[in-house]
Amino acid sequence: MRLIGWAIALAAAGLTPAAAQTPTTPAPTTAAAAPVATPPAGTAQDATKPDAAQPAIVPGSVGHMIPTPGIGEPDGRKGIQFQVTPLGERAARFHDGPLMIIAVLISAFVLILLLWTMYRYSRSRNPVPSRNSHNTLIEVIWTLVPVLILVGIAIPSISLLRAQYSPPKADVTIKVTGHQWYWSYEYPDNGVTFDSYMLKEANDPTRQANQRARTNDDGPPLLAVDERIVIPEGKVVKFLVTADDVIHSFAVPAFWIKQDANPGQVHETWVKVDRAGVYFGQCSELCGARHGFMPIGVEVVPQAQFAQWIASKGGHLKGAAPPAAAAAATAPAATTPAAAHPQATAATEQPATNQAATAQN
Ligand SMILES: [Cu+2]
Repeated sequence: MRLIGWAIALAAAGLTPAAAQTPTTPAPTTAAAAPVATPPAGTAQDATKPDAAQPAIVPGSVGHMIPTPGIGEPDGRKGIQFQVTPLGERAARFHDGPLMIIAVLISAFVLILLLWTMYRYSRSRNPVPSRNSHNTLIEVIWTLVPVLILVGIAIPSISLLRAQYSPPKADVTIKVTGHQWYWSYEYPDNGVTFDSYMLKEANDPTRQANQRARTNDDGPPLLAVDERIVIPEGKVVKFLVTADDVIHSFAVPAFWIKQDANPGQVHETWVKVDRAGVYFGQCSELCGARHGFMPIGVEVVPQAQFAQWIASKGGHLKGAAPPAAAAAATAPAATTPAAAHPQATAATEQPATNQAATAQN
């Protein structure tokens, strides 16, 4: 029995991202063959372009805001992350207050009752046991009290769930698609689409020569991404969540959202973030070998900077004419800079299925 327990524990450890990050077997052969050159700092992660052609990244600019330590990322403390949405604050208050108090009181009550029974009714102190089998009063009490406690918890819980599933009218809509193993984001009202990959460490042997390495300005290891979602502060943002291969889960702890991404289905979740900043999340569904390497980065900025970011991606504000159409009226040769995507990276680096990835690793 104990052996089985250990076997399960070891198998579970083998599945966790923490275990997966130890570099047991490095390197697709392509990366191993060519010496890994560190690209110039600040190059973007687009495999289709040489480093020199990529715009330099300015730390602190829109899309590259520097995260605040301890906000929107784990910092070693126990408990729930600092919440930045009204629903998150409400849920965290409910968890840390009434729920925690009730759980501690029940645990203490059961423990004391157990210890007292073991002491008072041991064979030496109570040689002749009671032969009672029923006591109507106590049976009614131990049925009614738990029911009342559960109803007391259910009323605020259901009200919270109802609020989570009653989204206000959205100011910005973002379609989120999970892939093995990266995310792609589309702003259908703004004409913006991009893929988002985890930034690898400078010494990671699987990092391709033209992929920029993570710096501390990007965020913590395993959470920093090359392209963040940028959303305006104080606005209702609707996420339409789906997947194109297996089940993923779109989760950002500081927003109190976790939504399964199922192939062939579109699920909806929403946030309203009143505090500008950078917030990180992760895929929270075991989706394959590189499940632990598809983080989510969200940057919340003032409305003016959001408009600036949308324009820098070749998009337009909701309801405005697309820049391509506007430009076509004056200069027919206009091109949109946001057209290129690092799909080539995905094709060469990411195996198509779980099985292939497991074999490769
Ligand atoms: Cu996933």
